[in-house]
Order: sequence, then structure tokens, then C-alpha cells
Amino acid sequence: MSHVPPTTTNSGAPVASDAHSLAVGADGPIVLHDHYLVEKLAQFNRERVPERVVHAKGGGAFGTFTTTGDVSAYTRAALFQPGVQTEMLARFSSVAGENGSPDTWRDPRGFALKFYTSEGNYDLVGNNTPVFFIRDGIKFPDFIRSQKRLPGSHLRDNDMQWDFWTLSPESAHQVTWLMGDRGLPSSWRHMDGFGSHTYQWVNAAGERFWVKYHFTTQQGIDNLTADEAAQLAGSDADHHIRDLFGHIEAGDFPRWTLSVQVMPYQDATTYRFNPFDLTKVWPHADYPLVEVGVMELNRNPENYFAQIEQATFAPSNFVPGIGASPDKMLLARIFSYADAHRYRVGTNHAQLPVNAPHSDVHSYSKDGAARIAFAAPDVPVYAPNSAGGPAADPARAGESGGWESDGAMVRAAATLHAEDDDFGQAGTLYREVFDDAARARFLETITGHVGGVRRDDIRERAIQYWTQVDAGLGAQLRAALTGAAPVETGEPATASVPVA
Ligand code: HDE
Repeated sequence: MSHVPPTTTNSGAPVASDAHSLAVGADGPIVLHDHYLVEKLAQFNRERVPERVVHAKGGGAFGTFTTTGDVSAYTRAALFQPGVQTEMLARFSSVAGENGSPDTWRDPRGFALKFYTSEGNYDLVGNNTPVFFIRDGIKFPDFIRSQKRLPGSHLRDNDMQWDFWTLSPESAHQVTWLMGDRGLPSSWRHMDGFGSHTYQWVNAAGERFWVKYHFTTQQGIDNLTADEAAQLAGSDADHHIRDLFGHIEAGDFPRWTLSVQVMPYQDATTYRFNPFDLTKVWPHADYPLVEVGVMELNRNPENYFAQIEQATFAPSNFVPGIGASPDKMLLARIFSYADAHRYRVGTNHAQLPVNAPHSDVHSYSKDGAARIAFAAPDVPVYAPNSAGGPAADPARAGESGGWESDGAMVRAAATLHAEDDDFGQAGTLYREVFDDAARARFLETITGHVGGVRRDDIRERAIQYWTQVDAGLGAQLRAALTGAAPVETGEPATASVPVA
């Protein structure tokens, strides 16, 4: 037998047995000082960290990002300079399901990226859809709870989901994405990724631009039918984890092309849509894609828990040349993720190898549970100091110039732009992006989903919701739900019908 190492305790001491507790005589009482027995059982009870409250089920891999284009006119960020290659980590996930739930449930897919850049970690935490259900983070806990489980029965519930969605009409664009073919990608390799939010890029001259990120899969878009997804949910709950791990292990490395849409800073005030509204896209005809580079995933995690379960991605992890925007959802996320990580993984989560930057850290943070890295003893633990401690440098930080804003503090929706409404882009997606077959599958999906609603008033609101997206669709849905002959209108919804 090849040389096997001796089993030890967590403290490294060799142990006598993994099969027998220490007892008085073979049939006697177990003794408390069998500290190895205690260690095994106590460690076992503490093997879990709290799962992510959303995006709990997922998988990921390491890889590289290579900047093949030249976007230096728009950003000074080191990783996006021509020819630069940066190590990275990606984690893909579903949203509502708990850890262990099926990978193929209909859901947006998380598309979380961590770039270990020469200026610190840059995290871009997006989804496989360019938009989202809501446009203000204060609604996020409510939205997520409506998608999860009833407090009494602990069962998921179509009434909750459609009650929330139909009372939040801004959700229509994302729900159209969700109920369409892109809600069931055949694998993580066959879906696009998006930063979703509008971000700010700042170039070396300090000029500001607004950008949206698009990761186009080089494997091509491929989706499951509802039946295929349901079958896989029963036969292989880990279908996507298995697919990604197996392809990388076989040397078949998935790749995505990163492009950005770039909006000149001043365009934001007059653009036809609110460019910071996360429920809206910027039509590519308005701001075409500019190619940036290629992301390739080419190394599997060695230990899932250490490197994927404990990975912490945060929209607050910006690097010089990249910053936030007035998107209220992004601004709420900038608080929430780092808070989640301190709770879920620990105050020093950024020191775990998977989360640690590949560049030098000169932070004044100190101590805290499970501290691993620390500064040399002669480095001051306070600033300002006259002992050569780290000094803040605005020029290096290159903090984005932010944006101009004024007015009284209010709780109100953002100002409307010329074509801002809740249903227009959803209708465009349904009528102009879906083909006939996709529209037929879409009708079947929402008929099944709305058909699961018990309360008549919610079901009626759902029919009106889809009528706002497209009058013909609403008529077909009503017919499908009531068995009545569809009333052919075909005209897109123009008159606004109150949904709530
Ligand atoms: Fe998340 N989100 N989110 N989210 N989200 C989390 O962070 C949150 C939103 C997304 O693989 C949590 O570590 C708020 C949009 C991904 O580790 C949490 C709001 C988008 C992941 C959280 C949003 C996302 C998360 C859960 C509304 C796409 C998994 C545990 C303002 C653009 C990242 C955690 C990974 C995870 C908060 C909305 C994507 C709770 C408050 C919009 C891909 O902090």
C-alpha cells in the first residue's frame, strides 16, 4: 500500500483509532477525556456556515480574464488595459432555492465574478439577465420572501409570487425574461452574463462614462424545455455543477466575450429611459457593444467548501477607474454584501485564500476572529502617524467622481424619462425578441404558473399584468385560463390598465 499519513487530531497529534471510542473495558462507559471522540463530534456539528440567504445553490471555477480590446479611453482600471491578463473566480447560482435544491429550477442565474487585479479585487456580481425585478433595494427582502416559502406550511406558493409581482409592475420586464426560454439555461456554460446595473468608468484624465457589462457565451445560448428541466430536477439536482466541473476537468474550457455599452456622461440626463433604472436595458442601437476581452474558466476548485461556499463577492469591491452610479439597487447592494459576508463567513473573510487579493494589502484593520494576516510589528495601527504607516492617496485611489445631485431628501421613485414605463420593454422583448415558438412556450409557461394561483383577484391582476405587456398575450392567457376562445386583438397594449 502506498505510504498513507497517520491520522491526527486537528492539533496534529497522531490518533489511535477512528473506529473505537475510549471506554472502561470493551463494554464499559466512554470516558470524557477521549478528546478525539469529542473533537470529531463537535467538529461535525460545526461543519456548516450559514448558506447564502439567496443564491444558496451554486458552483464555480477559477480562470483568467484577458483584455483583448482597447477601452483605455474610458477607464484607467488596470485589468482593462490592453493585453493585461488577470486571474479570476466565477460562481454561478440559482436564486430562490436552498443549498441542495435543483440546479434546473426556473430562476435567474447568478453570474458572480471576482477579478484578482493588481490594484485589489474587483467584484462584478451580476446575473444571466440584464435587468431585475425591482428598482429600489428597500423592496428586496419582501420580493425574495414572496418567492420562497409560506411561513406556515413552509411551501412555495404561486399566490405569493403573483401577488407581489402584480403589485410591483416594475417587475414585468424581468418576469418576461424569467418565464421565457432564458429562465432555463441548459448549463451555466450556455448562458450570457450581465453586470445588470449601470456603472461608472473613469479614464486616466478623470473623464467619466456610464457603462453596462455584457458577457456573451462563446458556447452559444442553449436552453432546456420545461419538461427537460423538470426531469433533470428529479434525476440530477446537481446537473449544472456536474456539467461545469466535468468540462473543465476534460480540458473543455468555457469562454465568454466581455463587451460594454458606453454612454457619455452627459447623455444620462436626457436619455429616453432612466439609464440608472435596473428594470431597463439600453437598446444596443442607442449604445452599441464595445469589445473588451475574454473570460475563460480553466481550473476547478480543489475544495468546494473552502473555495466556493466561503467565496465572498461584493459589489463594494471596486478598483480605481470603476465606480458606482445613482442606481438605487446598486447602492443598497454596496452595503448589503459586505454585511452578509461578515455575518456568514466572519469579520476576516477577506483573508481567506479564495477571497484574499493577489496584490498587497496595507489596511488598518486589525484583530477580529480568525485573523490570519497581520502587519509587521513596527507598522503603526493608527492613522495619521509619523512612523511610516500606510497613507491614503487620492490619486492612486482614483475614486470615481461620483455624480452631481441636489434636492430635499425624499422617499420617492426616480424621475421619469420620456419612455419610462413598466411594461414597454417587456412588450418589446415578447414581440420582437421571442419568435413564434418562443411565444408559444412562454404562453404555456405563464398559463401553468398563473393557473397555480388560488385567489381569483390575484389571478385577474395577473391577466391584466400580461395584458399591459401585450394585449394579445393577455387575451390568450385569459382564454387559456378560462377555456374561452381567445379574443384576437394583436394590438400591443397602449392604454394603461391599472394593474393594482
Ligand atoms: Fe444579490 N445578494 N442582492 N442580487 N446576489 C446576495 O450576498 C442583495 C441583486 C446576486 O455567488 C447576498 O453573499 C440585495 C441583484 C448574486 O456568492 C445578499 C439586493 C443582482 C449573488 C444579496 C440584491 C444580484 C447574490 C446573499 C437588492 C444581479 C450570489 C448572500 C438591492 C445584478 C453571489 C451574499 C455569490 C447574493 C443582497 C439584488 C445578484 C443577501 C440587498 C440586482 C449573483 O447580500
